[in-house]
Amino acid sequence: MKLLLINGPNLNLLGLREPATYGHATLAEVERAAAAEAARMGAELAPWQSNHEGAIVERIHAAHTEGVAGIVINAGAYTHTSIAIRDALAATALPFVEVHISNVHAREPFRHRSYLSAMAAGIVVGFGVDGYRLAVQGLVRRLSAG
Ligand code: CA2
Repeated sequence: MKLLLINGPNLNLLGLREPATYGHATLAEVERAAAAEAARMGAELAPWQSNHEGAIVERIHAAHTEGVAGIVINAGAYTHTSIAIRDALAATALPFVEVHISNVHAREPFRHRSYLSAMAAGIVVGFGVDGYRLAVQGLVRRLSAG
C-alpha cells in the first residue's frame, strides 16, 4: 500500500520558527516518524513538501498515475484558499486525511474554513506533529477496510 504525505507552504520551517505553535520537531523528523508509522502498519509512505500551489496540484495528479492508495495532506495556508488543490484531490478521487498541527478552530477566523475538509476521509487537528502519525493510522485502517 503506497501512501503520499504532502506538506504545503512554510512547513519546511518546522522546528526552526514559532515552536510555541508548531513544536520543536523538524520536517525531516516528522516525515521519518510518519514513514515509520506507515511501515509499522505494512504500508509505504513517500514524503514531499512544496511552497507552490501549482506544484502541489501536479504532485496530486502524479499520485493518481503512480498507484498511490491514499494521501495525508497538510496544505498549510492553502487549506483556507485553494480551490485548485481541492479540485485536484476531487479529480483523483483518492482518499485523503487532512492534518493540521495547530487547532485551527482556536485561531483566527480565516483559519476556520477549509476547502478540503468536506471531501476528506478524516481530519486530524490540534494534536501537534503527532497528528501526522494519527492520520497515517486512520488512513491505513480506512484503506484496509476497503
Ligand atoms: O496548523 C497547521 O498545521 C496549519 O496548516 C499550518 C499553516 C497555517 O497556515 C494553517 O492555518 C494551519 C502554516 C504553516 C506554517 O508552518 C510553520 C512552521 C514553523 C514555523 C513557521 C511556520
